[in-house]
Amino acid sequence: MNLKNKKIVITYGTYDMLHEGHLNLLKRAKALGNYLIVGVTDENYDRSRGKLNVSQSTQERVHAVEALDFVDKVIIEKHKKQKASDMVKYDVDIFAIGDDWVGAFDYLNEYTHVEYLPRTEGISSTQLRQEQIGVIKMGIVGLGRDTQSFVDEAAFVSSIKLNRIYADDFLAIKKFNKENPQIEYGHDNYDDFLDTHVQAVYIDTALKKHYMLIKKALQAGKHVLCENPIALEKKEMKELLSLAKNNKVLLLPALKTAFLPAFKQLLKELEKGEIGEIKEVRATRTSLYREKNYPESFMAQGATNILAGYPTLLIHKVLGKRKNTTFFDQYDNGFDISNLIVTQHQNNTVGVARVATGAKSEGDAVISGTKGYVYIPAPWWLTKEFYFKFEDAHKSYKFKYEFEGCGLRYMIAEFASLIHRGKRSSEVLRPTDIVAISRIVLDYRDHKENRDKKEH
Ligand code: C2G
Repeated sequence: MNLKNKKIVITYGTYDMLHEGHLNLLKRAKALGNYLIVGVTDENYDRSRGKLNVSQSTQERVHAVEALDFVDKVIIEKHKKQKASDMVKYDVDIFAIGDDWVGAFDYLNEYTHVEYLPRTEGISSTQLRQEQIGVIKMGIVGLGRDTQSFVDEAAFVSSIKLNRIYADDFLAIKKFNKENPQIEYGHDNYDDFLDTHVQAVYIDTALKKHYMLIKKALQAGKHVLCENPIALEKKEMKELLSLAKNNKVLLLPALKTAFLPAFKQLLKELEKGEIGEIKEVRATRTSLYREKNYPESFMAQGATNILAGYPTLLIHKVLGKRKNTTFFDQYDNGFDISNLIVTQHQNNTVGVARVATGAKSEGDAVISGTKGYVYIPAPWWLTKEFYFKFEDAHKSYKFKYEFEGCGLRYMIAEFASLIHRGKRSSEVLRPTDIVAISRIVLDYRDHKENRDKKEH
């Protein structure tokens, strides 16, 4: 189509559950010219700008906007800087956007004319989502190291209501409730807790309690998000996964890294093959819990149990199925304080996961390929930026995705969105991924038991 004699208007938005407010805005925008381009934000960009609660996929939202007869072209907006280049690319005459954004896009005046249009009062996607798909009632199980952050971060996910807690120490619950008045109900009896209207639970307790707590919750038909690992024995792990499947509920390990916008983007970028054939993935995570005043009983759960899930997630997502595993562990007081886990995967690729609670190291990650490598600076598991690097240093480039808060909200939002969409597994952490990631811990347990047997 020849756009030469057209007056081109462009506007952007998420357009979740396309409503009257959006339609009014789009019509007002079109009236400013005679050719309307609409940029629909993609999921990853929305998450990186803090929009967590979008209920429709990019494709669904694009289809809804495309179906409007007065919209001439639909494009996808993938990152913050795209607007400026779109102005040039499409030779845009007017950039239009709702007046909730007044001032935010003045910088585009350098490229085109910027127009802020009146918003429609009294209607929003948030309100529609809450009316149409409802709010998930969620409860917390246990008072663990991430419970407070979980409560703080859940406040940003409008599709869940977190107002109930179970823990075995009633005094601790009372104290927690004083500091978090929104958690209105506290139980020290798990059966009573599960007997309420709670639809989903977040479990953060001593690792050895996970299996029983998850099992009961799944049997009661609740969706479960549980700190990793979800079980410490192979048969328990299998049982929980099939229980979730049979009861048609969601069971997800709380590996927050998997849901961060930058981590998801990293996996997408790797698929393009810029660093050639991937040969090795190396990832480290160490934490000196003693210095952070964690009780000795926490450390005694072992560095591998506490930390191995994170490096294993990266290694598994990039290299796939594991063939051989070797553990180089170090002991103190009867538990592992460090472990260097070397794994061999398909095509002889190698994974090196390093975890420690009794030694400190740089928590970075490197993915090495035949043509270059990706470097993720510490703390790589709170992925914000990563670098593609090559023999010719001039060719290097960088990706940066900010995330809000401590990163937990992306995982909570994904958990809620999966429940709303009736999904019983996540694309990011499929049941096969969960098994592969958890098995490292379970294999290490076997390895230790065999060694102990030989020594005695
Ligand atoms: N809008 C409106 N009235 C409403 C709700 C939304 O006029 N009641 C307008 C917004 O001002 C915006 C457009 O509809 O111009 C799309 O709104 P959202 O889907 O909420 O998208 P938004 O986050 O505003 O996208 O690059 C993305 C844009 O910068 C902003």
